[in-house]
Amino acid sequence: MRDLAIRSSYNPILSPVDLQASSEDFIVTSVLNPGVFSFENKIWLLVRVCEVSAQEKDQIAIPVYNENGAINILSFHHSDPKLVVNDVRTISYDGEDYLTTISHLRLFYSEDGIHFYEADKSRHLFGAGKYESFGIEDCRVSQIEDKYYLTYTAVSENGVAVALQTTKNWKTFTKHGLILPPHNKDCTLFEEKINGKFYALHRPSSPEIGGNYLWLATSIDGIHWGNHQCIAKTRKGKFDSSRLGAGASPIKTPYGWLEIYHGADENNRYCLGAILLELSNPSKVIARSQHPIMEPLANYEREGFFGNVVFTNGHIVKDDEIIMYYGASDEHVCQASLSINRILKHLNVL
Ligand code: MAN
Repeated sequence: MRDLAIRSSYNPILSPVDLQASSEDFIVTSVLNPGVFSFENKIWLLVRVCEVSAQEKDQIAIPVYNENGAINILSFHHSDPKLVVNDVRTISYDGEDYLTTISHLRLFYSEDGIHFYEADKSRHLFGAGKYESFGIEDCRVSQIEDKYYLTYTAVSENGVAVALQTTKNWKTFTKHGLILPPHNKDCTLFEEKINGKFYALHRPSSPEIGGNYLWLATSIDGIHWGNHQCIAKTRKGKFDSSRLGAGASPIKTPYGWLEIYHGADENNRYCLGAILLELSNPSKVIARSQHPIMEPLANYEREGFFGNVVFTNGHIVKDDEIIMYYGASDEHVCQASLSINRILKHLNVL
């Protein structure tokens, strides 16, 4: 493979066939984009599980939660002129947008980082309330002191937004609601305070003027965010020409905060790049990848539910090694190893 990632020979490490659907009426289509953390001497993944309801002939069935938390199935006929199928992930009907799948989050744990076992069903996290009726996705897990911050995408007819839950024991969770309103996603916290403040990366979208850029924000309490600054934009002709968004929490190196981010081009090809931010003032960009550090090259990254995608929002760092978990083709969870020094060399910092 001609990128900086050393893929595990066990890939994919989790696939839809490894999971049971959350109810008899559902089929698991994808397991992807895990948040990653260490807890009680184990490696944990908080994976996104996408499900569809059984499809009738010539119909497209869309599962959504109603206000009581039960699933409603919306059904549209394929020949209905009001139906527009955008791609395998989204449709619109009569001007309203929907997701084709509904996602929840599940915990898996491992001793060796390769073989994962599913935690008890009672610990699944499902969307709840009017801002999560289309499901919850792509959770970043950031540990600050003894608290874990779960920042994830909350999707509903009101838009795509960032919600926060916190926990110390992974059994009880405090919900903080939406911390960034629509349209926003890809939010991750720095795992230590800088000059007494919490910092986060996030990705608002401004469709008319502006675009899908990487932003930085600060907070006094980790819940209320302000001082928003745009720190990196899309670049014409490069792998991140259409959108970019943060991955997991930035990694502290002597040279700056190293962030592995995803960038997509006009063909929806998702690669990973790196950006280095100044330690005491992360709004200053020191260096940024000219070429991807990882591209969809393996078969399982090129073909699947939504092919040509490598997408990460979780890793464990051990000395120079980043043990990265990532979604491949929006269908499987995979693992790869990256060297911090090699990434810094690629950024011309070393
Ligand atoms: C968006 C999100 C991700 C997904 C990519 C690629 O960024 O929905 O969850 O992995 O698109 O489809």
